[in-house]
Amino acid sequence: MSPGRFITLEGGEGAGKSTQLRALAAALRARAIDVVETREPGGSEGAEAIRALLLTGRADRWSPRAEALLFAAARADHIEKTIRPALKRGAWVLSDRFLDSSRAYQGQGELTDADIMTLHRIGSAGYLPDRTLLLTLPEEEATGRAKARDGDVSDRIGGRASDFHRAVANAFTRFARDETDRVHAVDASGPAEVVTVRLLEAIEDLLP
Ligand code: T5A
Repeated sequence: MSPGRFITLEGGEGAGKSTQLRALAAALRARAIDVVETREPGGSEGAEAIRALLLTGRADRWSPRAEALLFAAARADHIEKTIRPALKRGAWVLSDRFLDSSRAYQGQGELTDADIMTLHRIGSAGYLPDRTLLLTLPEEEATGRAKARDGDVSDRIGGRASDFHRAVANAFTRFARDETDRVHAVDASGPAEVVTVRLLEAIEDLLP
C-alpha cells in the first residue's frame, strides 16, 4: 500500500481553493487514488459545530485569543477524527485550508506566528501537511470572483477590511518564501482547468 498524503490548499478569499480542491480530487481519483475531501474550519462533526460559532455572528463575537483557540480546538478534532484515520488506511486527504490559515489570519495583531504554532503544538502535536499549495491571485481578481459569487455578503472573518486581507496575503507569501519544501505557491489566475494542471505539477513528486 502506498502511503496516504496530506495536502492542504491555502490562499485568500475567492482564490479558487474549493473549486480546485474538487478538481484535484477528481484528477487523483482518475489515477485510482482514494481521496478524502475536507475543509477547515470543519471537517468533523465537532469541528463543523465550531465552524458555525466562528463564522457567524457579530464581528466582535470572539476576542482574537478566543478565536485562535477555537480554530485550534476545531483543528485538533479534525485531525483526530478525519485526517489521521484516512491517512492510516492509505487515502490522500485534501483540505480546503488548515494551519497556515490560522497563522495568516489569527497570527497578526495581538498574537504572533509563534503563539499560533504553540497552540498547534498543544492541540495537534505540531502536525504538518506533506504539501501546502498556496493559490495566489491579484487582490482585485480574487475580490471580483468572490463578489460575482456572493455579492456583498460575507462571513465574520471574510468581511474584514481590505488592509487585514492584504496582511493575510503577505503572511502567506512569507510562508512560501520561508518554507519552500512544504509550501508551494501556485498561480491561480486563468481558466480553472489550467490552474488544476499547475497544482498537479506541484505535487508530482508525491504521486505513487
Ligand atoms: N479562517 C479559516 C481563519 O481565519 N483561520 C483558520 O484557521 C481557518 C481554517 C473560512 C473563513 O475562515 C477563515 C478564513 C475564511 O475567512 P470559507 O467559507 O471556508 O471561510 O471560505 P474561504 O476559504 O474564504 O473560501 P471562498 O469560498 O471565499 O473562496 P475559495 O474557495 O478560494 O474560492 P471558490 O473556489 O469558491 O471560487 C470563488 C468563485 O470564483 C469562481 C468560482 O466558481 C466561485 O464562484 N472561480 C473562478 N472563476 C474564474 N476562473 C477561475 N479559475 C475560477 N476558480 C474559481
